[in-house]
Amino acid sequence: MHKAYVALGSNLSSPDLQIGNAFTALGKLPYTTLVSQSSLYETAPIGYNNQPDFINAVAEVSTQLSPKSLLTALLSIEKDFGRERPFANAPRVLDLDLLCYEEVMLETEFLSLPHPRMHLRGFVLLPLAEIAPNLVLSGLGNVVELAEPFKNQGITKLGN
Ligand code: PH2
Ligand code: MG
Ligand code: MG
Repeated sequence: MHKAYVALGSNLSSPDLQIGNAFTALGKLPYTTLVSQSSLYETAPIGYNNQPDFINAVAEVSTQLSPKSLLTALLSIEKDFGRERPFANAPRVLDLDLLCYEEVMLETEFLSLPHPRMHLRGFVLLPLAEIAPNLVLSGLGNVVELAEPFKNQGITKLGN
């Protein structure tokens, strides 16, 4: 079994319900177990501002799927939830991003690991630091330290 972390985000159609249902869908993936889920975080949009606030969270999964198969499965869940992609950073019912998979480093057109922007995103780092405080991103440092500058920056921790 391989340990992987997945970022969840939604800002359309009752985002808190979408994220709750997405955790359930992750737990139902073949050859995969949902190991832990962070609290939900309400976060201001980054990148394209004129859209509703997001609910973000992070999940740890244990899987026998390859990184590529896991990402394909995540994209298929997004589709089941009605994800549309009208333009970059558009509002969405569900976004599932594969953050890291064991210590794997790779860069292809389809998938880069670790996720190339995860260390720049408070909406990823704060929930990740909650469930994996000892995780170290190779070359970048410990997630708790990386998350520190993003505290008090439009990110509010809600209940689970
Ligand atoms: N996702 C993006 C771009 N901006 N901002 C927030 N707050 N949360 C997100 O999940 C998010 C974003 C691209 O996927
Ligand atoms: Mg994303
Ligand atoms: Mg995505």
